[in-house]
Amino acid sequence: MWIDADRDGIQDEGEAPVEGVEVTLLDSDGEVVATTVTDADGYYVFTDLPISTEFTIEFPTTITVNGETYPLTTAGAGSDTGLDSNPDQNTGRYSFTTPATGENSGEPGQADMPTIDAGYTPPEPQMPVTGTDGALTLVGLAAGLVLAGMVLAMLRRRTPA
Ligand SMILES: [Ca+2]
Ligand SMILES: [Ca+2]
Repeated sequence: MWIDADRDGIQDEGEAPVEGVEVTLLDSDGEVVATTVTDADGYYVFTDLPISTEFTIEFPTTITVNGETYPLTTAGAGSDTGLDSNPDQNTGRYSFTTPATGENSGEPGQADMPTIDAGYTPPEPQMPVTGTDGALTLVGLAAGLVLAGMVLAMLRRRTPA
């Protein structure tokens, strides 16, 4: 699990792992099978799963970092499944079927399905007022002045000489 600082949906060099986030494993009936929490390296693992069985992993749809809400990043970005984020941004869920064979190792780097991961993006920065925004505001203001001028002109015409 990691912070997708540049919001490209890909785990890039230098993007920080996320520790202490709960990950839930559900069976095909939606029942909770197990929960775990990511470690300091953003790593989590579920072991002793039956082979060739459908499961769903549920990640939080948002996490809180320094008091700010970080939503899930785009799923399935790029071409490397080892570097993309898997869960649906709206549900936090990703379904898969366990392989027919495996090592059942809980060691980092030795998992049978090592590519199911989740990235979270920092909130969009508050954009400063740009030239475009300023121009739009000026146009709006100018239109308002024209309208005010028309109203004044009408009032003048109605004023008796
Ligand atoms: Ca990234
Ligand atoms: Ca992935």
